Amino acid sequence: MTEESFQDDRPIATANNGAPIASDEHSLSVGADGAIALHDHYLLEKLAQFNRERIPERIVHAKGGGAFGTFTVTGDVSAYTRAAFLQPGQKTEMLARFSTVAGEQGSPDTWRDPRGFALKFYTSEGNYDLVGNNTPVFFIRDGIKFPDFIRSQKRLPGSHLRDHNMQWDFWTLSPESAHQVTWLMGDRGLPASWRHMNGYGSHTYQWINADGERFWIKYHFISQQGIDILKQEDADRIAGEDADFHLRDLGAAIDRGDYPRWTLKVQVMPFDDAKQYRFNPFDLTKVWPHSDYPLTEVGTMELNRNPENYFAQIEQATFEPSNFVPGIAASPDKMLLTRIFSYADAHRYRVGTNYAQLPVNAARVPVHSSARDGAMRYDFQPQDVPVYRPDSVGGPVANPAAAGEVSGWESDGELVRTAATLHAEDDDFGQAGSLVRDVMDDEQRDRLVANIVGHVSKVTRQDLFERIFEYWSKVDAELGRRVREGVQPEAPGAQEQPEAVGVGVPGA
Ligand code: HDE
Repeated sequence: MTEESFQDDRPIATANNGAPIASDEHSLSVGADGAIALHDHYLLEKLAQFNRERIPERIVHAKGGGAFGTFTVTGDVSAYTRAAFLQPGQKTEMLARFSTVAGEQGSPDTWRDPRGFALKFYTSEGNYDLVGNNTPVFFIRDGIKFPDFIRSQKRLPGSHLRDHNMQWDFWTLSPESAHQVTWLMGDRGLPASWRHMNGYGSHTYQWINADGERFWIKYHFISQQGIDILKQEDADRIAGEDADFHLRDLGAAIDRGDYPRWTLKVQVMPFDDAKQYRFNPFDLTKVWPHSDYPLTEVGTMELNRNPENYFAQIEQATFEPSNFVPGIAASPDKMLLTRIFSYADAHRYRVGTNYAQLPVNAARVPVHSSARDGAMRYDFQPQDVPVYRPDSVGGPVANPAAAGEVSGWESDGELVRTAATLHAEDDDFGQAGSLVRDVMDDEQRDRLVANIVGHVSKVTRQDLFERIFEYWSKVDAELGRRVREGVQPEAPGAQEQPEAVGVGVPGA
């Protein structure tokens, strides 16, 4: 069929400048068989644009998907926060993006990994981003180790292959990773879908109420679909059949009107409890047992609208822990403080300096920031708004009361490079052991053992095995024995029963 036969009432194809084009099938050439004319600018435009269709993928969380939705407040937490979108009865438009961590953009959704759980709330006081995971803890406590940690999970510099030796070398030399690795090797490392997993803010955040009183809080997004997991063998099979298994599931659920929902609950710690609490409440490798600080209902998150364009609305979506709104603020969690730098820096590099102007990232309220110009700027202040501050011609002014910046905390002392203060029950393995002994059931423990043994069986460095067995024995003696038995059944000690396990911390 020739192009001519399409000449009906269809829209006329154009070049980027809007001018009609003559053909999308034939380059301009000297005679039918001659050289192609350099001035065939439409041909050049198509090829040059094609070469520039990709932007750098996220250095972590590259593979993901998401949807738009609504957050509806169903509880009353006004005693703890003045944040407008968290007041009783409030409804706020939002965006969520779920992701794996280590895999590149085309990698399978069903690889064992934590899942990103990134949320953007388009509130009446500006955009609030909560960038969490599907696990309440993390591998490390200090962000200076983050590039090293991620590189140990990705690819060898020479072969470009992923390598279990690197992973276990890093983990066993970083004992603070034990709690998160236990979560990772357990059922939560393989959610059946993004709809069947919880989300956590992970960090401790600060809420400030209308009277300026401060509280420490932790976010829990509890799936109303329930928790469902994949067994390793099923995840491996699906990885080969459909790399986009979770992406497809979310889009199809929303298309059929089966809107996934999560209930947001928070744990609230009075500001002054932090100093004496039995765990360092700002240590990202720890949870606050619910028996210490129970959950309070806040609201419901519902995802009910698929993106119209993946690149424009998901690939270019930017989430940053620094996007606070009045009534919500940081805490002395070193990991959170480090992330507050890193994400906007990543966005300026990956998407461009004016990324916050893109519709998916733009605030839904007037923006009177001091930002000017920069590549691709198309939104600008009226001419009568001065480009400097302070000014005497009616330009925007800072407003501490509106900003609600009473979100500090006391700290003093010499500049040091050291671990955070240990509290009475702080250690690297206690809560991991409690997760295994007090939270998991027998079947979950059996799967944990099988998953660890399967993962460790790809380790080839003999010197690592003892460190790995010791790592798991510190989590739980019986678990350590079963891992040793699974990996090296003939090894001495693999068959012996360990002495009674230590008293763990009541489960999270
Ligand atoms: Fe991230 N993280 N992260 N991370 N992270 C990024 O920002 C970083 C951490 C998380 O769907 C990057 O835009 C540092 C914890 C999610 O777009 C980057 C540290 C948690 C996403 C970055 C951490 C997360 C990211 C890469 C240690 C859970 C995807 C691309 C201090 C509480 C968000 C980007 C999306 C993305 C930095 C650790 C979750 C490089 C420095 C802890 C869900 O900026």
